[in-house]
Amino acid sequence: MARRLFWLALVADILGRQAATAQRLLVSENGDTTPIPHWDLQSSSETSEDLAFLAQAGADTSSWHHVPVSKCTLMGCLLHIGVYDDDELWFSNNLESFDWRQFTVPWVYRHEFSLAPEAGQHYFLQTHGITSRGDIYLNGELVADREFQSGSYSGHEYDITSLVVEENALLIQVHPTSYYHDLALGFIDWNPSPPDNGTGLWRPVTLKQTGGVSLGPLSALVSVNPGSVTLRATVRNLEDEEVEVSVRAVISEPGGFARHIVDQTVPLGPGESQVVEFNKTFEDPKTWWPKQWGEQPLYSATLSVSVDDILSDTVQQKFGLRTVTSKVDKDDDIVFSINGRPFQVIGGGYSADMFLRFDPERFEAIAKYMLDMGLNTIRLEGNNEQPELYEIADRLGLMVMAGWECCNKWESWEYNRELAIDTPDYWDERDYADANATMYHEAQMLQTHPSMLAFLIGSDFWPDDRATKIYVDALRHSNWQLPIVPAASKRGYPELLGRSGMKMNGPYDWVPPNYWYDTEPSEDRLGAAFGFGSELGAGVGTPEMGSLKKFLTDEDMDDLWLRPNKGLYHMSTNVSQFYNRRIYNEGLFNRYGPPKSLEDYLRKAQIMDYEAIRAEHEAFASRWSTGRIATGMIYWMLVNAWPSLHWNQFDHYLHPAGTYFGSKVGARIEHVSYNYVDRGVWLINRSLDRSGPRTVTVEVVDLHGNEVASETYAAETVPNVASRVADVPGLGNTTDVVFIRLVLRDSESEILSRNVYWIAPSVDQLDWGSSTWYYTPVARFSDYSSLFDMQPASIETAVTVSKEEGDGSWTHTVVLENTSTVPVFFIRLNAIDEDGQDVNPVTWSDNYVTLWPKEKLELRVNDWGGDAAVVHIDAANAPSTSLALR
Ligand SMILES: *[C@@H]1O[C@H](CO)[C@@H](O)[C@H](O)[C@H]1NC(C)=O
Ligand SMILES: *[C@@H]1O[C@H](CO)[C@@H](O)[C@H](O)[C@H]1NC(C)=O
Ligand SMILES: *[C@@H]1O[C@H](CO)[C@@H](O)[C@H](O)[C@H]1NC(C)=O
Ligand SMILES: *[C@@H]1O[C@H](CO)[C@@H](O)[C@H](O)[C@H]1NC(C)=O
Ligand SMILES: *[C@@H]1O[C@H](CO)[C@@H](O)[C@H](O)[C@H]1NC(C)=O
Ligand SMILES: *[C@@H]1O[C@H](CO)[C@@H](O)[C@H](O)[C@H]1NC(C)=O
Ligand SMILES: CC(=O)N[C@H]1CO[C@H](CO)[C@@H](O)[C@@H]1O
Repeated sequence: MARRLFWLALVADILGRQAATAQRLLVSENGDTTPIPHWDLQSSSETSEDLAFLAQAGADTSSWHHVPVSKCTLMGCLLHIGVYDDDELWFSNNLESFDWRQFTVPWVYRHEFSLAPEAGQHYFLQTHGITSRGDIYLNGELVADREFQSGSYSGHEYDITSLVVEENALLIQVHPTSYYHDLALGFIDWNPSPPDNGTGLWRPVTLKQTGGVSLGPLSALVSVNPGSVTLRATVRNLEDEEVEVSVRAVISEPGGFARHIVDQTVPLGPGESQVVEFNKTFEDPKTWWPKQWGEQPLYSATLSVSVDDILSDTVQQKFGLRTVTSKVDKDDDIVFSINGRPFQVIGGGYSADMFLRFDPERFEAIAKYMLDMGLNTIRLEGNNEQPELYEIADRLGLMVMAGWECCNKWESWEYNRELAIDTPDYWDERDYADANATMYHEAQMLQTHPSMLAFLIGSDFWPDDRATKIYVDALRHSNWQLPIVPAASKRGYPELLGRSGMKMNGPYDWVPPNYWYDTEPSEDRLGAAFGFGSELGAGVGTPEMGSLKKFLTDEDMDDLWLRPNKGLYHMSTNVSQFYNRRIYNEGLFNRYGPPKSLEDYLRKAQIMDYEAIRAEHEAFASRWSTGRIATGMIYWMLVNAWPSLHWNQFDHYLHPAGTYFGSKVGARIEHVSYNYVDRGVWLINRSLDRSGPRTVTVEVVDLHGNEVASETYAAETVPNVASRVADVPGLGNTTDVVFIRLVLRDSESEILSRNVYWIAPSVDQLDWGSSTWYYTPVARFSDYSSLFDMQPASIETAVTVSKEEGDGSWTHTVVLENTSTVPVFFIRLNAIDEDGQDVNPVTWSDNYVTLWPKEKLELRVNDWGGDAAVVHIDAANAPSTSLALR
């Protein structure tokens, strides 16, 4: 009996150990691809210099850092494990005194993993970019050196079949990054550089197992009329004998209702590669659209290769049926079309996190905020991120303009004299080779994503002819079907691609609202609303108090209003024009009056931010179909790498404020707007399908609430265009600021857009002749100071409905009622939790609103996390109040 128990126990032990081993295998089936899940990390100043020795299983790394994630830069890793804390690093100017010299030596990442290699199995180590370069060792052998594995986007696949054993050790030594010498990810003048310059495994390293036949990346070439796809991939025989390969494509239609299976047999000689192709025309194709125009149906495709009925490799991709084309029109402006419809690009410029941490949940919130504001495109200037970004954009219907970044090594061309570096490091053979690997890797990663709008192979400058050819060949060989744009500017272009049709003439700093409506568009009118502005804005994006307190001292906050010209650490870098708020503050002090307190400054800043970005959006939207058309604009910027005082549409803590709500009004799909220069009312229709008769009511009141004018117009709208409806009545004889309220209604009198302006008797007078690349100065400012001498008003507030949504968020309906005969100017509503902290993310139907005398307005707020307890309400001429939500 005892003997039997012994055997049972032994068998159980063996089975248990086998199961445990199987679980620990990094990959175990053909077709498996897995990221190296975690790393040991150490500075080379603390490790043995014998890397080959360290790269053997069993080396002692117990004293190293242990980082439980598959990817992180050096700073990202150290932050993740709590060696540093970003709230602390980013507080005030703490980062300035950080010891960055620890990153002037290489660092070492190391991981041990188990495999069960057998004859006929093949293993590949795949890199997706290592900053700035890496020496890769496996089991004591050098797999690739830093001359080859170089550049932040260079992906390579290394065949490690002959090196793998059961217990393996992988070691990667990463080398310090210089933005001047390496094709890295930088931030130019946007913010201080991270102390490690982004060095390290910012993307994962993956391991793949196959049988004797492997599959290369899967491309999907699509068309919408008819709806069809061609799937393509390279099949490779890894063995030295001939094989009959069975290739199977499985295509699942959106929603999984229909599956199509197609088989092919491909004979391959020893070591031979061949491109396989599958065509499918769909009977009932489901077209993918950007969010504002329709649904985002996604197909999925799986390709598998088998030999003798044994699966050898498999690849999978989602794709969507949509086309993008572009042309440079007679005015030298690029116009994009999606599925054959001219598409006005309304977007924002992205920045990665300072430490290149990518959180899909955070990016999804950013993308949802963009769509909530009515934006349709995100521009990635060199910060091309992780594959999940594109998956989220596909799912939500946000277009993506990816591309390479300005300046630094990327644009180190002899004809780029503006390059502000001491020793220009022009490209050599190795740089061209890196550029090739870089472009191949990104093109293959991006090819299938329906959210892709274009790839910009240059930003401020176009690449030289040799680099252009490398980029274009890599894109074309990767089955790229979308526009390739040579630069985001008009400074020059490579012969191979011709003109870019994108302008980059600023502004980047504050300009008044009428700037965008300048009536004589021409090259010397700089950024005004015509053509395609690849990066432009009035430099706004001031965080509110709840956010400022998280990263500034009281003294830092006082600098904002007491020292209006001071250089500030949380603006752009200290060598940049945008290091201080001088131009912005000059506008604020002159137009709205010198601030009396920090609170007063912040209110005025939000008013300035709101009107500045609203005007930019409305000018571009209303110029979409007449004259020198406005074909697109990318607001500079969308988000920042860290808590910043400018250049965003919401702050680092995802708190929406003036820029957010100014965008949200200005970028409405159906909208009515005021043109500051022609003093007319414009009707905007950015939809493809909303139709029917419309009316526009235009009312003007003075600061006391007395009616100046009131008219209603029947509006004829024309598809996908903007048109002028009427002059705003009553503006001819005004002597002080007035309010204009524009309301657009459909035939059922439902309000489609409500939009309130404050307008001084004269517009700000621009001094166009003194323009620089970053702004146009104002010769005479408008006077809005009387807005702060209005009679006090009172508002009644109530919450009428509170409802928990299925996703855990809460929606509350807040009613504001003006009980006075004067308007209530600029009411800011802020949802806070029980501790008085701002709740973010949060979506408001509208906010930062101005109420007409006796007007009652219903607003909806959706609090994503369900933590909002109170809404705090503040207005320029009414007492602050708080409203309990539940
Ligand atoms: C970061 O890059 C800059 C130049 O772009 C260089 O001066 C600096 O030394 C680099 N820092 C590190 C830690 O390598
Ligand atoms: C698929 O379609 C393309 C374009 O219509 C054609 O050139 C190609 O020969 C087709 N391939 C197959 C395998 O039918
Ligand atoms: C670029 O890389 C591809 C793929 O590795 C290679 O086939 C091609 O020869 C390279 N081109 C240049 C110009 O280096
Ligand atoms: C600008 O910032 C750099 C990097 O933090 C610092 O070394 C330098 O001293 C600063 N220069 C000025 C003028 O503040
Ligand atoms: C807006 O434009 C679309 C086509 O682009 C058209 O179908 C629709 O009727 C227009 N809506 C209005 C209200 O004019
Ligand atoms: C200005 O006021 C005068 C006198 O009331 C009136 O005749 C004229 O139409 C007004 N002008 C405008 C543009 O409203
Ligand atoms: C108290 C008061 O005057 N309320 C008025 C506010 O405005 C609405 C809409 O115009 C009126 O219906 C209320 O009587």
